[in-house]
Parts: sequence; C-alpha cells; structure tokens
Amino acid sequence: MIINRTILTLEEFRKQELRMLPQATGELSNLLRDIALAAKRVHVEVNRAGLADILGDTGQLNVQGESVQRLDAFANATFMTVLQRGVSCAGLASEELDDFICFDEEICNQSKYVVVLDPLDGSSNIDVNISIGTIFGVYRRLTETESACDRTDFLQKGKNLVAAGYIIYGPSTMLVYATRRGVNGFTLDPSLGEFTLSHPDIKCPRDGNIYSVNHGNYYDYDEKVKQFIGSCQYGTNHSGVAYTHRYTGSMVADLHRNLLKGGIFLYPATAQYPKGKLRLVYECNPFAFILDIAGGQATDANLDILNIPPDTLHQRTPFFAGSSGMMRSFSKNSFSRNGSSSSPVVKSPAS
Ligand code: AHM
Ligand code: MG
Repeated sequence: MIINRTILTLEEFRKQELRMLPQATGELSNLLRDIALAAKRVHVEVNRAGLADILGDTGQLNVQGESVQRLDAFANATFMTVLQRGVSCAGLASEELDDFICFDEEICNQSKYVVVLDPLDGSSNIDVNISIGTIFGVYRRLTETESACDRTDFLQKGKNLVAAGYIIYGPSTMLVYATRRGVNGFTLDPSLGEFTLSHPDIKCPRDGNIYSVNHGNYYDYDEKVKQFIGSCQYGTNHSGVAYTHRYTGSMVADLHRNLLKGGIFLYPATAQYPKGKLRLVYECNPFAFILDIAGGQATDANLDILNIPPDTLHQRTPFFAGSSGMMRSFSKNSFSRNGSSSSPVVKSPAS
C-alpha cells in the first residue's frame, strides 16, 4: 500500500502561500485559521446532532421572522466567539444577528478585516440529516484600523471581497475558500482533526448538465425563467448531453456540486419572496466571488451580483449562479435543443 505523505494540511498550505507573498502580514491567513477552527467545532456538533439534544428550534425567530434552529444558534455563537477571541477580525455581520457586531476592543480594532457570515445555511435540512453549510466572506475595512468598525465596512459590493468560502457538512466535511489567487478545497481528515488539501485550484466547468431550482415555485417565476427551465427539461447542453435536475434546498450543497461538476443554480423572485429569498451580503456575494475566481458567474438576472451595492445587511436578491456557458445562455435566454441556435427552442410538454 502506498501511503501518500504529500498531502498538505490547511495550515501547511497557508504557510506555503505566505512564503510566496513576502509582503503579507499573515492576518488574513490567521483569520482563515480561526474560521477553520470554528468550522471544526460546528462539524463535531453537526455530526452528533442526531444523538445529542441539539435538533429542533429554539422557539425564537430571527430578524427575518424565520425560526432559529438550535444548531443555527450554536454555529453563530461558535463563529462569533472564535472570531472575537482571535486577533484578525474587527467585527461580524451574521444572518443570525439583527445588526452587525463591532468587537470594539483594542486588539480586534487593530485588524483590517470584517467578516460576513451565514453560520448554518439550509436550516430546513438540519433535522433530516441532509448536507448543510456555513458561508463566509471577508472584507478589508473601509474605516481606519485602531478605531471601531462601522456599517460601511459590511455594506461593500461583493467585488471588494478579499476572500470568501464555505464549509459543507456532508458525508465528509469540506472547507472551500477563494482568494484572488484561486479556489481551493480542503477535506476534514477526522483522524488528524485537520482540513487537508483535496481539491486544489478548483475551476468551474464552462458547461454542465445540472440545473438546480425549486420546481415547487414554478408558477411564481417570470416567463424568462420558466422558458429557461423548459429548455433544460426538453433540451441538451452544448455537448448534446440531456440536462438533469438536482435540488437539495441547501444552497451550499447545490452550489458545491455545480461548482465541481458544472451546472446552474436559480433562486428567482417568488410570490412569497418578491425580492428573492437569498441574502445578498452573506449568502450570494461569497458564492458569486468564489464562482468568479473559479471561472463561473452570478447575477440577479440583470446585474452582476458582485456589482450590486448593498443597502442593508439582510437585503435579499434573486440569484442565478453557475457555469459561465450556462449563465450566458440563461442571460440570452438562448438555450437551443441542438446547442447551436441562439434563439430559445422550447418544446411544450404537450407537443
Ligand atoms: P436559510 O438561510 O434559512 O437556510 O435559507 C436559505 C436556503 C438555501 O440554502 C436554499 O437554497 C434555499 O433556502 C431553499 O429554499 P426553498 O426551500 O424555498 O427552496
Ligand atoms: Mg442562510
């Protein structure tokens, strides 16, 4: 049996990167280490969730009126505590917090970074043992260091992100993060207790054959989206491969799969969520950044997600994201049955 001793842990990978950037202070690297530590703590609880008394809701509603699951609350507290105890984060905005938190003490104020976070996305899947995830983004502060951070630091366009990533708690736990240097995926080795590099330099395939959307809302979608879905149902991709539908209801799982295999994810506006369901700041922007670095794209159907100036922390947006070829076809609404024409050719189910 050949033992592979060349595998890099996240820690070793970070140090290797730092060596290549002599001007770097290591602060971002430390912040990623803190995020990985919090992720490991959440991983432990997610894995024993069925055994421990940690399933179910807390009986409380978050700022958006959604019920707060106990694991949501645990994940939020864990990330907040780890970041606050660290030396590399000045403040945090989270799906589970009404407003941002400025850590506002001497050491944290020295940090040039703030974090946006969805501590546990896919809450509806927590109780049924389906993959869930954490989403994060890191901004360089607009405010001066040595002072308290403020709202403007968090309400930056996604294109200003310096790093973004997610943790998927699935059959294995993975941390995937992007900086301008690339997107890399690390799988948690439970025997080592370390994330190890398993998916170096991830690129999103230009085309795929997966589309991910909640079909239950189909009749709420606008005509363009319906046409696009129709063209996926009755068409093939540019390589002649039939489309297939995959949707878990956990965006991290759906986008992780589509990032690796190629595909498109759609969460359009609905009657219940006329502005879209997903949150721009801590759900869509981090994924848009990751996809952008990996060669994919993300829009709200009109604008590049990364170019939308957020007005509020919990603002929602329609979200369409994935492989660049499929996104281009979606934007042009130009899917064809033979992959060559630029006009939509959608066969009705009755014909
Ligand atoms: P959450 O932040 O409350 O977990 O909601 C976000 C989740 C996404 O992970 C997922 O893509 C979407 O909501 C699923 O919504 P729906 O059940 O309406 O399809
Ligand atoms: Mg969420």
